[in-house]
Amino acid sequence: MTVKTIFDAVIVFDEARVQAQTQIELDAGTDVNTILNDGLISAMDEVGELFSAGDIFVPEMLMAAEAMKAGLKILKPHLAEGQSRSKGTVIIGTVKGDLHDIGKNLVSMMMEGAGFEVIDLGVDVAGETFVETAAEKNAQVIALSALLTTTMPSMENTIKAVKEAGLETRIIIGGAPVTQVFADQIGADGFSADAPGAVKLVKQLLT
Ligand code: B1M
Repeated sequence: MTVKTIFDAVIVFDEARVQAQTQIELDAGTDVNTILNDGLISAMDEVGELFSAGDIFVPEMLMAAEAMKAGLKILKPHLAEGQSRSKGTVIIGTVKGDLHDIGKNLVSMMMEGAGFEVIDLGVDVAGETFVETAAEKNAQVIALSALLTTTMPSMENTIKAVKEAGLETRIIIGGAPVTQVFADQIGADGFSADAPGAVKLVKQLLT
């Protein structure tokens, strides 16, 4: 793995090294998706496994997350597709009760790169906030992220709130525990397992 130094730096929470190595790999011409998937994302998977095994705890997960974010910051301009602006407005957020934001930020960056106007509501976002913002901004799509099985019901509650408000905004969902079956069950308009897939999905929904 050419990006093992990045992987290793995330695992030891070395933000500065993640940043420096990410830049070195980019300068060396390493594919941006290889850096993202084999360096940064797979390191976070390893961190999750260490957490499940009781080898690390929440503070360490948080430090790893900060290290990953440092790498994403360097990658951000390279994740953009360089398209023209304003293909539509997407409201994005992590649902109520959930504080995980790395995957959501990645989806947000790629949507922006693909030319959508993205309004990022952050984490722990109540259904009513999605409804109010979508109505106010006349958004075409609401994109919901959840990383915890315990916060998946917040997605269903948000979809209900959007429908009760009579909005026609399309809703897509994603995040590690989310599946197409769950998306169908709760009446979402689409599901994607990853950030590039979420961009494709929104493009499909809006054509
Ligand atoms: Co938490 N955490 N965490 N955590 N954390 C997980 C999710 C967990 C799987 C770890 C584990 O046990 N192995 C586990 C969930 C178990 C479950 O629900 N079944 C867990 C737990 C238990 C918890 C706490 C409850 C721990 C505790 O307090 N005892 C707590 C909950 C806090 C809360 O939210 N209320 C907690 C806290 C935290 C930190 C704050 C310390 C930190 C988050 C920091 C941050 O985000 N700013 C953290 C982290 C870092 C993780 C892991 C290690 C990494 C998550 C991550 O960023 N991955 C995670 C283990 C893991 O996922 N392997 C874990 C990288 C990121 C790029 O992937 O977000 O999956 P991901 O995004 C992917 C796809 O899912 C998709 O695209 C991305 C790839 O392209 N995607 C979408 C995401 N959103 C999308 C939306 C879309 C489409 C695709 O359309 C809208």
